[in-house]
Amino acid sequence: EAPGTEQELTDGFHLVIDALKLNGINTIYNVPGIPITDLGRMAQAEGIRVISFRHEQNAGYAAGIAGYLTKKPGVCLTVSAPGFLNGLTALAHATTNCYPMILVSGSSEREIVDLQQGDYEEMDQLAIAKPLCKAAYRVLHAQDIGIGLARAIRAAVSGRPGGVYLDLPAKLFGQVMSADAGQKSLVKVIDAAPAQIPSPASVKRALDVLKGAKRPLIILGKGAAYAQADEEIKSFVEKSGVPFLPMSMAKGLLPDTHPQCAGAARSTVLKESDVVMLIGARLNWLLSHGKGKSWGEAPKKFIQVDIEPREMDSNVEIVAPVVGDIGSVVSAFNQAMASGWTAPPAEWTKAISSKREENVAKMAPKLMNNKSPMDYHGALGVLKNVIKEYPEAILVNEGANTLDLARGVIDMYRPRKRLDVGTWGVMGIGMGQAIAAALETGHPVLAVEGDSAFGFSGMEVETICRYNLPICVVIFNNDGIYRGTDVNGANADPATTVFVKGARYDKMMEAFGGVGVNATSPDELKRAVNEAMKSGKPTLINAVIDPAAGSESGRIGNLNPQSVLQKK
Ligand code: OXT
Ligand code: ADP
Ligand code: MG
Repeated sequence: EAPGTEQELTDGFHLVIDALKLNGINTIYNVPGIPITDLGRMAQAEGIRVISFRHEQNAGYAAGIAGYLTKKPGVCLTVSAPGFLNGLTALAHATTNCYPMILVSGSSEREIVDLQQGDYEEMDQLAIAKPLCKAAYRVLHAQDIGIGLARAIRAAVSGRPGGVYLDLPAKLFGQVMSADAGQKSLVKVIDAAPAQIPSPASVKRALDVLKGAKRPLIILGKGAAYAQADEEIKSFVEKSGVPFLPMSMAKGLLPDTHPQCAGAARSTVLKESDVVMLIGARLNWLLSHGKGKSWGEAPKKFIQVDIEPREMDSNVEIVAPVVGDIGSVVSAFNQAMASGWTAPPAEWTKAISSKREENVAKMAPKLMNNKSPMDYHGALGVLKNVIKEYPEAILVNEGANTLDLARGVIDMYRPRKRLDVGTWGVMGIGMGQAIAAALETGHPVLAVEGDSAFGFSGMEVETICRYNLPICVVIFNNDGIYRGTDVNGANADPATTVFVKGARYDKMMEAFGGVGVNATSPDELKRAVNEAMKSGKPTLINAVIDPAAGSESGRIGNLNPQSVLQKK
């Protein structure tokens, strides 16, 4: 190597790393291999945190949730074709959930791919990614890396956030250019997600409709949590006096124990409200599309606050659309309300409080159930207290019964502390989201996982041990999907929904040097989780749940199509 060349030349590898650093991206979630192994090594050498996973989908879920938690795009780095495809599910998931994420994939040479000559891991990745993400770009020349990354960042975080694909062909990394020109080619993205100020007319219209309500309701969605306008939202809700219903990942934006929280009176408020203000929540399947039985008979008016204009009227008429970023919109509401506001009729708020108290009282004795094997409520009663004691801890949650019951039982107290399956109800987010949550926030993580759900990303317990993360995984082991009791009457094969009975998932954690515990009673579970929260050591608790305790598909069994010919 000639003396001095290092100062004078740069290459694709270094430009990618410099461009990331210039834009404050300091973590990459990846799985190494051709052609990006050295990129990971060099990034690590340059001070970027490079977290290596066992499967790209988990690295992708980590990147997506990192984006949600930080409002900066989470970056996932994969190899070509199969690695890219493994990461693509997570990219589509990020887009669906409005998480800013960039999937950076190495790819094969254009000349060979385009003539379909059978390159190593040949695939037209850009074309495949395009329909599954918000934007997709390819960089062919080293001098365009800065612009390419700038476009990717802007596309991921501006407007409605989402997933962006960035295709970097192998040849790009080795391309050399003058270090000086390289430096100048980089772009620091200014004001990547500019404030989107709502029109004053839309603000007035919305507040007029809300003011006219007899039975108003505010629904907070994960967009409101993402916005990080926590104080403004709290003031608005409190000033308005309107009951609020948090969607699952908006739990904790205001505490679930807040006197205005209607989480425990969900069906009542949906049915009986006359005006509903949606803040960062879509009227998709999770809200029964804003119509039908769960919304009751009485006519309803919808106000919707969203950054995406095309979300308005997607399912029902929105009488007061407010397009803007939630921080700006809610502060405009607060300003307009400063001159005076009348709380909703006490009849309404009292009816909700009493419904809520009734439901809470109905649930309370179930949470004390001390039997062994445990049922869901007995085990969740323990975990509810853990989060109460450690409100800064992050709860990751997936499964069917494990998800639906934990959502109802475990109160959240702080914003962005509950990370779950999101809009698609996808299994497999568990370990990726847990790892990113621990790394990005520095807080302990409690991952409450169905045994099936855990299986989708279970190998990442090695990753958790390798990086020595403060993650406590609790597996609700009921021997299967929904229940462990199904029997196949036709032949010797096990039923399609059951797993090996009495499996010991705790031993997986022990295999990598973490703490494994088998818990067969609420007392044992309590001891083990408290120990894990105190020690911060990677821990996996196999919580033995009665195989008969769950129900088909948890709380969404109604979505299963029925055969008239075959009885269950
Ligand atoms: O008002 P009412 O009376 O109605 O009462 C409500 C509240 O008011 C009340 N409540 C309370 N009461 C008292 N106290 C408190 N604190 C309280 N809070 C609330 O409780 C009720 C219910 O309230 P909730 O929960 O708010 O309301 P509800 O009606 O449930 O809300 C409706 C929804 C739709 C918003 C809600 O249900 C929801 O968010 N659902 C999400 C469901 C979801 O996404 N599920 C995951 C997918 S299921 C299925 O697809 C599975 N698969 C297939 C598969 C998937 N998903 N992905 C991939 C990649 N491949 C395959 C699989 C394989 S699940 C699954 C594995 C399952 O097995 P596991 O072993 O993992 O799990 P187990 O089931 O445990 O075995
Ligand atoms: P949930 O599942 O909690 O109901 P959704 O994912 O359906 O929430 O909805 C989130 C909504 O929030 C999306 O429509 C998205 O456009 C919107 N959103 C995301 N970030 C912002 C923001 N900063 N300002 C306004 N709206 C936002
Ligand atoms: Mg299960």
